[in-house]
Amino acid sequence: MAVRQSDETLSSAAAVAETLDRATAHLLSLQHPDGWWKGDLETNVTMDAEDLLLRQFLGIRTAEQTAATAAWIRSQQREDGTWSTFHDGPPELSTTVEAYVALRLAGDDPQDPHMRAASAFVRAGGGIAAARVFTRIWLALFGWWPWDRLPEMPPEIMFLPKWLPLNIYAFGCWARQTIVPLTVVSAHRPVRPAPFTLTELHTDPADPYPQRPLAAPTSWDGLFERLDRVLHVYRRYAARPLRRAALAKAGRWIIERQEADGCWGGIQPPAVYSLIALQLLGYDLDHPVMKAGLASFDRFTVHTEDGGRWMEACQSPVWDTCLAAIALRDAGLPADHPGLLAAVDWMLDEEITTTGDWAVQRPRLAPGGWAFEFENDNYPDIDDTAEVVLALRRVTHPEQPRVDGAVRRAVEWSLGMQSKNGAWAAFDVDNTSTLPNKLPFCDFGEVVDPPSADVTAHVVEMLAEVGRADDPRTRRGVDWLLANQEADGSWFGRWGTNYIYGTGSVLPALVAVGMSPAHPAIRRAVSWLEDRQNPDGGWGEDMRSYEDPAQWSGRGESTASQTAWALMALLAAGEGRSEAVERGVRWLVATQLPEGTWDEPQFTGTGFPWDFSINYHLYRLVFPVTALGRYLHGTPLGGGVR
Ligand code: R04
Repeated sequence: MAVRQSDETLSSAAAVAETLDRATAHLLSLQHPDGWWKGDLETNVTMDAEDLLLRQFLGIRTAEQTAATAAWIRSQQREDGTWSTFHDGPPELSTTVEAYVALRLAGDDPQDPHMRAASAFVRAGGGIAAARVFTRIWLALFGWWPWDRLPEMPPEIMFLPKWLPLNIYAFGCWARQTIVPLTVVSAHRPVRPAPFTLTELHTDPADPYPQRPLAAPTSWDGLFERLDRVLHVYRRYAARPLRRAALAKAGRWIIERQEADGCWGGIQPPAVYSLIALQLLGYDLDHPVMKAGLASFDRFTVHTEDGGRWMEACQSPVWDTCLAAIALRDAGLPADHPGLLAAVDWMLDEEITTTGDWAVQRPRLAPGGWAFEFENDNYPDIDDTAEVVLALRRVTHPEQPRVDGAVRRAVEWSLGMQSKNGAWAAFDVDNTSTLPNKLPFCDFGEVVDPPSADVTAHVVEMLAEVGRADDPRTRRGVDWLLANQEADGSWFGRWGTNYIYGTGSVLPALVAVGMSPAHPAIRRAVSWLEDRQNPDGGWGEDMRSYEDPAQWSGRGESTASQTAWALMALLAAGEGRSEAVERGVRWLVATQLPEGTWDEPQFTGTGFPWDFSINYHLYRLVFPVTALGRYLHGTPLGGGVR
């Protein structure tokens, strides 16, 4: 018996090493000659539908683009005729409306079976009237929905000082960058009539634009709905000079925030609405600002082998590169491997040395950090900054003083960006107002950026790595993490799905600051992970855990990235020899594809919990490389758990 067991252990150790070697080689093969990695960032077909609608609005839609986008949108339609926002997710009404309209633009016949199935689903769900505000704004641009039946977004908010509630800096940076151009659009109420009607998307054609009943006047919803009615009246009397000044101010604000590559904030929504707003403000399509903005979309376009075309909502080169560098060091690549040196050179060039919108809250803080994207200098984020520092510290670069300078600036900036509760958010300090979410306008996604456990954990891990484990600011972060552990022992994942991501982020951080793996908080998390391990040995968590945590927290089909996150947590907690870890590792070994990566159609990334989900195409590879590397060679700070 004993002999057989050790034989098995040996062969499985060899199999793990082979798996890791194949994965490492594959990851190295994906590095760009300039030193970075970037996996495709897949979201949902609203990106593609809105791309066509934008081009239709601006008058630049081509037959070729339309055919390629329509082919992609059709390929994403499910059996029941609907579209979802993530793999295997439930049908989603707004997404289905937008996809359907795009296909109509492409010439699909409303009587075709795939179109009939989609429109029937929309009608059954309440029709266009039940769609989110963003969707109805897109429809209003073409006369398919009345502007008057949309919440007002007055450009005069540009004049609210930063200490007043609902000023633009009370919104998360992504919402702020979306809302400012939309105030311009909403002030202009443009209609460029479309060549067809959408009567088939109304539940009651006799009352196509129903006004929703008002909530009780004593509720926040009711209060803001009444305020919205007042704003609708105000718009008729809006003092002309004031409104003109507000629009001019919004225009300047937008122009000042265009990035070097022509995009806005590195994300799709601000870019599409900024282009529409600027055109309404008088910028022609051949103006350099407009040309650069439109050109930036070409770089966000992915072409498929069968002639399809889809849009990335955002691009992740900095995030993918730091995670890949960490993974390759975990896998045992030497600290001066040429690929790692190239990655560090590229990351050093990406350092942001100018101030951005974060300085509104921290005017005296010196810049120093990284954004997620190629170009997003106005919005470095704390999460990328922490992970880039962890990556830089793991590589031995010939110009060490240069690296040290970047690390020092990043550490100081990160410490300066701590929120007053002791934790860290993604982009801003103390961006915790509850009012923006109550606006009738804000019925989709997150519109504020409060601190989260995943980002806080990454910062704490980074501060420990640079020798600041005992800094009182680090301790406050740790205290916040301990106070925000869920009752079941897990942590919520804001930017990855979900409790497995949160827990996989927090345990390595707690151990890095010197907490004993025997600490009750860590033990409770380990038990939670063991409890959620699937019978096949992997871990998985469905997006439904955001809607229905009681049912879905830590539960779902096993995926490579989520299995890796669970393993990273267990390995940090000193569980390297446990049965749970062995089974998880065996799952990764058994499911690896011949070329060295893993299949992962499931979405394990989060843009906004439930409302906006992301499939980061590199996650299926970088995280298993880190987990298997740490299994074989030990965790970076735990000093070899095996
Ligand atoms: C993984 C952690 C790094 N960092 C988060 C970055 C995520 C990048 O992906 C996106 C970010 C986005 N923001 N806002 C949107 C968005 C989309 C992304 C967004 C989406 C829809 C609408 C408005 C904004 F793919 Br409507 C910040 C912490």
